[in-house]
Amino acid sequence: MFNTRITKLLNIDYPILQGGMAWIATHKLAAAVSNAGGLGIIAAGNLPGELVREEIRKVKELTHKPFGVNIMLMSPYAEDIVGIICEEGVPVVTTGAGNPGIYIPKLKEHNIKVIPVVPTVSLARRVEKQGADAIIVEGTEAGGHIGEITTMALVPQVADAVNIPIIAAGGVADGRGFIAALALGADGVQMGTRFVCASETDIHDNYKERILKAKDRDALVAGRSTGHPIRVLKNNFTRDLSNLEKSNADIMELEKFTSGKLKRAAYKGDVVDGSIMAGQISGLINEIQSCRDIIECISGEARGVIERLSSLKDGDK
Ligand code: TUI
Repeated sequence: MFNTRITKLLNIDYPILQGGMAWIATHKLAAAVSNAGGLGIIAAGNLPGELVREEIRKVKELTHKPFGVNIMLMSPYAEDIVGIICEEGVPVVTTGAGNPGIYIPKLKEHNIKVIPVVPTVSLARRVEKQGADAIIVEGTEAGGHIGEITTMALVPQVADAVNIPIIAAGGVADGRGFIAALALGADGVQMGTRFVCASETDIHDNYKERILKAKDRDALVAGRSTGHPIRVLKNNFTRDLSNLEKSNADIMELEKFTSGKLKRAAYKGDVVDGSIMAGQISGLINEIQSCRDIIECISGEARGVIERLSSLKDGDK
């Protein structure tokens, strides 16, 4: 067990959050993570509000532990979803792909803990002033939509800039990454890619298999010219998107090309022409495990890392 400001704030056993990954983080994954003592998170992604409401109700049937909902702020349904989250009594909200400032007062009025994902120090400072309870500091190693700064460089800079608790994300998938994040000033971690490979995710096996087989250089950044770069595993989708960008295709064309491609990979199992969002740490992930085993494994590894580090301090030979 690791007690930090995050376990206290969120009333959870381990300071480990599961990333709110569109199409992947359903009620089933979220409940499994929460039941294992971490914080499970339902991804609202681009789902209409009423479907998010159903997901929230289903997660409550599967767990009595705290859970969260991630709002993808570029969704046309973001505002509706904020309303539904307030009605349904969700304990924690994380946000991504934008500044959640306009929604924070309403969420706080409903006693909801608000934890925005930030890719820069300036946004971290801004959301702290706007009333965020904690922040997820996400480095460019992460899968999906990303910023430009690495976790290693960003987390300590944010830790020096804000007073609220910090959760490090991007490039964390084992006990070494977990302890490294704490050493950088974080109070917890969020993991996406490792939980994609949990036995409880209902996505197509092909998606998980591609992560298990991935090597260190397989997770590329695609779609820079759209203004919303994404980290995905290399395949025909990344090749064709890059060719479209080189041919100076306009934003509408690029968006049309990328639309529906994540669902295609995650549900149809089309890992050739679909978008396989995954982080740079994919190369480290070699097996499918239950959420409980993932969390317990990381906790055990973390204890081992601490012992090794203490023996360095004591000067053992
Ligand atoms: O949001 C994510 N990861 C995502 S969202 C997503 S759906 C999507 N698909 C295609 C293109 C774009 C989105 C897939 N993966 N992670 C959290 C995250 N948030 N990463 C980066 C940011 C972010 C970026 C800019 C947060 C705030 C921000 O603020 C800009 C501003 O308005 O100040």
